[in-house]
Parts: sequence; structure tokens; C-alpha cells
Amino acid sequence: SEQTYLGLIKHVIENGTKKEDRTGTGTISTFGYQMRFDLSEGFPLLTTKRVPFRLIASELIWFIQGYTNIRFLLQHNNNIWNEWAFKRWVESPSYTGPDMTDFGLRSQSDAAFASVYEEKMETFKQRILSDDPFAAEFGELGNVYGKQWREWKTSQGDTIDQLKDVIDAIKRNPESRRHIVTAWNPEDVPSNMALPPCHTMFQFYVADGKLSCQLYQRSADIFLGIPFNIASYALLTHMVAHECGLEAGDFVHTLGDAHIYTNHLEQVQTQLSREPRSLPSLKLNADKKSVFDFEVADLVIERYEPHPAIKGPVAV
Ligand code: THF
Repeated sequence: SEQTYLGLIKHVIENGTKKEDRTGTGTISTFGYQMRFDLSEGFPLLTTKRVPFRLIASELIWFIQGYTNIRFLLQHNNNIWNEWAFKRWVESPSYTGPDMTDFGLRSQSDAAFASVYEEKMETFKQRILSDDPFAAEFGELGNVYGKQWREWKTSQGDTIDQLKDVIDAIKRNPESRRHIVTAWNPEDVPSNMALPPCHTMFQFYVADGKLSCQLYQRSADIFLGIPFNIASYALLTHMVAHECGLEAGDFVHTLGDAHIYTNHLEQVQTQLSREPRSLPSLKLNADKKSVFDFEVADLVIERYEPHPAIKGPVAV
């Protein structure tokens, strides 16, 4: 239940240590934590704040289709990956506008800069949507999730469709202990991706007609990212179960560096003060048989009545 997530927040507040991070924001952090969500109890979309399911659905379809360019996300009015593509653009030789160094941090403390940044970001988005060559170059995040899941490059010059292979294996040989998809490609991590994957690998498990999934997440932004990641993998588990004729079992979420950014501390206190409500349910379009056929509109959340959204800045 949602208490599992609220328990994680409490654990980190009570046991975390101050830790500086790559983004310069500062965190309180702990190492190693595990949560379990029984998907038969309801769909784990948090109710102590509104979590935008349509963004989770379009991001997951983006991964599943093997896309790595933010244009698809922007076409679905999904802005959650913009900063990482924008960063590549403003650090490239083609960018000639005002200096955007550390735009994420600076726009939080400098209102004049924030308005310049917002204007540049808006221009960037419009160009990604309307200018094909520009989008091909600067909408691209590199070999991120979609690429590794669907087109992992081998040393022989072939590609491996990990997601399709794992679904086929679940059907053929459900009891296997090798139902693994990895996004962590050591050859690509240093320089071929905008951001090394946070959700690094997942494993499926079949027993008693139920499909479970466990994710190992190396780095966990507890306020902003984790609510998305829980819902995203719960959704993936339901979709794969649907194709394989199984029920959805548990989603097990294992965390490495589990942290709360210091500029999210007030927000998580607000969340802790709220009473969780009953979980919504997921409805998949039953006419679609394969994971690869689903579109965003085929994934629908019902009976979702959360507390209001809580805003928080994303660390870039
Ligand atoms: N970087 C950081 N610092 N945290 C992350 O969670 C994260 N991700 C992805 C890549 N880098 C990351 C991006 N995922 C939001 C949610 C997920 C993200 C990025 C941003 C976010 O801002 N959510 C808002 C709503 C935003 C909106 O409505 O447009 C929210 O309130 O939930 C972890 O995978």
C-alpha cells in the first residue's frame, strides 16, 4: 500500500546523511532499501499527491517503442526529459544564446535568469517539434532506455531486442530465472547517453499464474522520480502479464542511493501529513494483444481521487 512509500520517506528522514551530489542541490541519502507492492490490491499511483499518469504512460510507451528522441514526448505534451536534451544543446557549438551554465540551479535563485531560461526552453521545444534536422540532432538523448531495451548493440554488430526476447521467454519457459532486461550498458555509460540510467535492470518472475517484477534502481529521487518509477514498472508488469495471459503479481522495488533533495523536504512533510486514499485501478484496452501495440490512449486509470499535486524543482 501507499504506506510503503511513506515509510521510505520516513526512513530516509530518520536515517539519512547529508550528501552532496552531481547536481549541486544537496540531498539526505541512505543506501539500500526495498519496497513491495501487491498489484492485486490496486494500481500503485500515489494518492497523497496527484501523480500525472498520462506522463508515466507516454514515457513508458516511448521506452517500449525504442525511442530516444524527446520529440515523441513533446508531441504527447510530456516535458519530463526536456532539461537533459536542452543541456546538450546549450553545451554544443551550435548554441549562440546567453550562457546557460547550471541553468537548473540558477533558475531557482535568480528570477531574471529564470525568465531568460524559460524563454530559451520554449524556443527549444518549438524547434524540436517543427524542425526535423534540429530535432534529429538535439532532441536525441543517446543510447538511453529505449535503445538498450530494444536495440542493444552487440560486439558482433548485431542488435538484441531484450524486451521482446524476455516476453517470448516468459511465454515459452515461465519458470526461468533469467527473465532480465538491463539498461546499464558499460560501453555507453561514460559518454553515449545524456544521463546514465537510474533504473538499471529488471527481472520478471512467474509463479501461481502471476507475473512479478523486480527493479534495481541505482539512484532514487524519492519525491519526484520514485512515484513515477513505481507506477511505470507497475504498468509495464500489467502490460506484459496481459500479453502472456498471466495475472499481475508483485512489483518489488530495490533502491541503491535513495535520497531526498534538500529542496523537497517541505514537500515530503506535506505529503506525510496527508491521509492515503484507496488506490485507483488500471484498465488496459483488451483489443490490444501485444505490449508493442499499446498506445497511450489504451492505458487508462480509473477511480483516482488523490490529494492535490505538490510542486518541486527537478535537479538537473
Ligand atoms: N533526474 C532527477 N533529478 N530526478 C528524477 O526523477 C529523474 N528521472 C528522469 C531523469 N532524470 C531525473 C526524469 N523523470 C518529473 C518526473 C519524472 C522525471 C522528471 C521530472 C517531474 O517534474 N514531475 C512533476 C510533474 C511534472 C509535470 O507535470 O510536467 C511531478 O510533480 O511529479 C527519473 O526517472
